[in-house]
Amino acid sequence: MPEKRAKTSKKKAAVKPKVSSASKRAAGTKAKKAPEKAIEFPKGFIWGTSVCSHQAEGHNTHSDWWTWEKLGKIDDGSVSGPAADMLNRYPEDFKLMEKLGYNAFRLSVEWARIEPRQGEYSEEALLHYENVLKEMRKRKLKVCLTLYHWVLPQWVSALGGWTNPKSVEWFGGFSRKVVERLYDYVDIWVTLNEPTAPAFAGYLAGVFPPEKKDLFLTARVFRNLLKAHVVSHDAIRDAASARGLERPPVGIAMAIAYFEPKDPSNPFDKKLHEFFRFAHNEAFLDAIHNGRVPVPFGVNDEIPGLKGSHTFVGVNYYTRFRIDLTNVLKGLPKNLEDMLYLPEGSELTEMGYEVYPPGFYNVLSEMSKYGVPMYITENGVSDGTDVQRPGHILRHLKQVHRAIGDGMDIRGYFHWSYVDNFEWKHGYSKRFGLVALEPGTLNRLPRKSAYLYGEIAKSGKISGSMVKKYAPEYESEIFD
Ligand code: GCO
Repeated sequence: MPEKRAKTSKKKAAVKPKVSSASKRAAGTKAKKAPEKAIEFPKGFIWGTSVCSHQAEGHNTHSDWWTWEKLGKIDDGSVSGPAADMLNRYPEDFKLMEKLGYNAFRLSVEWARIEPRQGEYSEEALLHYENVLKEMRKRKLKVCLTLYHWVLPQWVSALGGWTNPKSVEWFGGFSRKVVERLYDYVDIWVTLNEPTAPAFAGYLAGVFPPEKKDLFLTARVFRNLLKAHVVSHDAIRDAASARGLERPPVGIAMAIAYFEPKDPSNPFDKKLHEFFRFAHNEAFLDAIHNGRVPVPFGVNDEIPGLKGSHTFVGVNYYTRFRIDLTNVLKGLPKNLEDMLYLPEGSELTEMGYEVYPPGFYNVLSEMSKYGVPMYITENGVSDGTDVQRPGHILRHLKQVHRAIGDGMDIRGYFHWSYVDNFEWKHGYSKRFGLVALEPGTLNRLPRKSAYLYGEIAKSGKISGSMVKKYAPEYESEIFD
């Protein structure tokens, strides 16, 4: 002990002379340094990262995406293949997360792995996920588990996927099996990830499997996904009550963009943006809030058990969308992105998304209307060079902090993504990871953002020195 004390005082003595007289003058006293600028997050705030297992585990061989990828549907010609090999490397990954200072992780279970053939549950797959979650516990990582993240077993898609009314019952069976087995290891449940994506991209724009362009089917899928949410929610609630417990945190992770009209003085633009905002951000959550399916996805009809079937809203925020009417009139675009107004000079990511941190605050404020707590279930940037990411993290967390300061109930933040992974239609050309993969070996190479995020997670704050070290150009924006 005395030795230690001596060391500390030596260190202090060594540091003292380094305080410049200019900074002493700035501090207004002789020896005291000015307190460092910092924005602090609430105690107990969750600092996690996020993946979807199909994108990161690899070899999800009984899934509809696996089949579809092999048809050459991915822009860069790739297939998910081994992905980031989290299937085998998860112990190493959780060790790294612990070392970096993260305290949570969001992942999904793969239905195709667990129920590769109808009614046949794979003990090997269930045991795998049990081991994964146990390993997370060992590394003191809170578990946020998603039950459905866009990928279906091949047998489900062969029977019509979410257009088949029976899909709800099948998903219910799968959910009960997973919940029974894993309930005790999970802290936060996400029933569905961005359910509007498979509905709109798969059945309206036709860019995801099964590549349909049919408004009627889109509405049917939308309704069946609402029902699928209910059955999985009920499985979780029942598991809690069987243990004499309250319902745990359970909700949906929704893609929430900030929508603005291109020209606020143009009534058409205004109406258009309101419609898109409703369909993209609100329709699904409104349904859960009211228990009724809104027009045009239903006729305001009630779904039993839907009302209030969540305890939080999961917000996935990436960008602002300003819909440009002239682009819409050019013909049915493939993606929402093709309809956007992005004037010269807009700050963009590799995905072509506009970087717009204030939109994050705005959507959190919009989502507050549901009156339940929020988790940020995704937020991040594709940036293989890691030039943009440090500033992106700081600027977006600044907006989360602002929202908390204004009284919004936000419990945690999961950065997308922990590691580079299979980015759906874009294959491996987009790199969202805090951690990069060494080509060929798949070894983990933390980018500098991984350390920045770790410093924030460990200390629960963004300090002046972190900003100086990682993205000094944003100092005034962070500490305005
Ligand atoms: C999404 C998906 C993720 C994506 C991420 C980056 O919610 O869109 O959950 O799987 O990979 O959003 O585009």
